[in-house]
Amino acid sequence: MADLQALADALIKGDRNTVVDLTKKALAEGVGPKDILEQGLIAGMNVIGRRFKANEVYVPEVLIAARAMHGGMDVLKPELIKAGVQPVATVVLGTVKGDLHDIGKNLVGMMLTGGGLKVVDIGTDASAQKFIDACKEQKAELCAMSALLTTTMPQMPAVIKALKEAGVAVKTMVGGAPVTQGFADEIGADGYAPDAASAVDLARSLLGVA
Ligand code: B1M
Repeated sequence: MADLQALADALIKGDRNTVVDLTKKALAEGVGPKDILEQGLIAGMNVIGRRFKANEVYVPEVLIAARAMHGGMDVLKPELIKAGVQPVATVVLGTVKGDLHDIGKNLVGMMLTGGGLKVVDIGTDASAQKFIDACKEQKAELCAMSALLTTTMPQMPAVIKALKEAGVAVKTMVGGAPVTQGFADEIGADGYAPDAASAVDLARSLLGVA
């Protein structure tokens, strides 16, 4: 009998092989891919998110859990497509122009994926035009920007302005070590998150996803 709690527990431990095996086993036993995703993989990632926020686990544990999540997702993806399960929304994520830091962005991306969102990662050193093109092409609902340098933070308002001028109607969120709620308010971003776990809560609330 498929045990989705065991699947969530294996993900929390970062045990990729067990996650892959239990995902295959649940599918073989006829459990729906959406249930496996929500009650197994996302449930486990939510626990990691809460523990990360509470400083009970750190970056390495999150990366290992995310690797396990990817293992399960690779098995599930074709089944989710067959079942017509769509990600709840699409997020374009990148580190702004002039900035090459990507560890925090990647963590945010993994957590957003774990939160059931489709993440289109446009990488680092991303210009305003690159954000605009990706948001248009992907029909994104949310544009998420990371910056780690005080010198690249001004790129964030530049992207927000360029999106508006290009008529791209997306919500915007910002984050990264030097970024604050005050800065986000000042530049007219729709939201700011201090860490990857909060980024999932923020993204889901901006998108109106329960
Ligand atoms: Co650089 N660097 N770095 N660096 N680097 C910092 C950021 C710095 C604080 C170091 C220091 O001086 N103490 C400093 C910035 C000073 C400032 O502007 N205030 C700095 C500098 C100056 C530089 C260079 C200019 C150095 C030089 O060449 N003279 C240069 C710039 C290159 C460039 O980008 N153009 C540079 C280069 C590099 C490396 C390439 C060597 C490397 C990056 C490797 C990589 O990313 N692939 C690097 C690193 C590793 C760091 C430190 C040591 C670590 C950053 C990191 O990955 N943290 C950093 C010092 C430090 O923070 N201790 C430093 C871990 C990561 C998980 O945290 O990215 O903050 P963080 O992400 C968090 C949150 O911020 C948040 O969630 C994440 C997880 O909880 N978050 C978001 C991030 N993005 C978000 C987006 C969201 C929401 C939340 O919504 C969209």
